[in-house]
Amino acid sequence: MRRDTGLIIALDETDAKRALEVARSVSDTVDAIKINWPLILSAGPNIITQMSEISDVICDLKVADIPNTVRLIVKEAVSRRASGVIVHAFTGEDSLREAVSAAGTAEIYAVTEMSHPGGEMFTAPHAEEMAEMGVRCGVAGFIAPATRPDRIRAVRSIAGDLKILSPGVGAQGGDASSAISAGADYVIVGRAVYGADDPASAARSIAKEIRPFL
Ligand code: NUP
Repeated sequence: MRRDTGLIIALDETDAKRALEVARSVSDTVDAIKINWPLILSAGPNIITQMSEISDVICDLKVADIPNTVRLIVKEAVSRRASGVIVHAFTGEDSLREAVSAAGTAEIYAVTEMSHPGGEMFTAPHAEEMAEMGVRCGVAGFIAPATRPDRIRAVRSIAGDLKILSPGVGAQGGDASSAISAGADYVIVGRAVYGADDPASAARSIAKEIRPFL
């Protein structure tokens, strides 16, 4: 995944036509398009391939399963040209290793700590351990919360040169420049971009805001 702007759009639109329009309109400004279950379920899995013709695609499937099922899911996503897949780390080392192996040259990003308030209950207390495990398993990077920049710092101190992608900017209250300053390589932004009257202009304005901190 390139790092020109440090911005990844979370395209949680459920109308495929509109999602493709937004994707095309922001493609120059974002480094990747992240798609999640709402769009994949409404449009069907071939939306992964369609989006891959516009930009790098990260499938935010938050895979959380036994190793065999993890491998099957990751392979399905990668065969449809996902460049990256987001998986949960809490499932443990065997599942995470299987994800990395199934991904081949695609990238696995492991969730360390979720960005919403509930993320403080069970993920935050184990985020550092999950990051250490992710390093051992060879993941490409981590998902860490833009809503808690100090927690991005904690994950960065373990992640070394691995990538950190931070959701939670805008609608969830996080701030893009604070997340990048705390050590994120990319911010993931959904509603504040695709829900704007002019998504392309909203994306450009976030990219401009974070440029000095990249
Ligand atoms: O901890 C996480 N928080 C989070 O918001 C991990 C995620 N993958 N996400 C996803 O990022 C979430 O599912 C959504 O697709 C996107 C954030 O969207 P928004 O709050 O910017 O609209």
